[in-house]
Amino acid sequence: MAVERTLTILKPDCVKKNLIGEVTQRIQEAGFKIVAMKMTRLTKDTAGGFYAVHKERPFFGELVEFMSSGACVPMILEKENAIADFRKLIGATNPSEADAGTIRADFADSVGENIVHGSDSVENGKIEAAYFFAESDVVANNA
Ligand code: FUP
Repeated sequence: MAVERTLTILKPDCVKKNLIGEVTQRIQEAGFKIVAMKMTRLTKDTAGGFYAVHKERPFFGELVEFMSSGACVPMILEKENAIADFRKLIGATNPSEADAGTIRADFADSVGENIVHGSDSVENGKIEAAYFFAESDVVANNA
């Protein structure tokens, strides 16, 4: 299986609930290597740009409001089959539909505030990673 990269964001609800450590631990225990990581705060413009694909959707305004409501922690993760495996680890977008034991099932309150983002394809993962990180920010993590 090919080594892939996925872009995750520990969203503002994750940060506000003091879950950065717990969620990061689950990610690492599932075998993902963190190869880039930072804390930042999106503006309405940068949040809207990240989710531009959803701009005609009825929830777009709330999504932008939420994603710019506080600090978040984007990371680039590396693993074999990272895209699919990460989405399995986090569970369905709507936590009420997420499998038991997934990050969203265990920590998320609603479809809008669902703790964590995960790229849906290798190609989108590259685009999303470039939204937050320069290639020079990515380190070889051999831990
Ligand atoms: P995901 O790939 O699981 O992050 O889900 P989507 O790309 O479909 O949605 C991106 C974000 O839009 C979700 F994380 C939360 C928000 N959203 C809603 O608020 N309501 C919806 O019905 C669908 C998505």
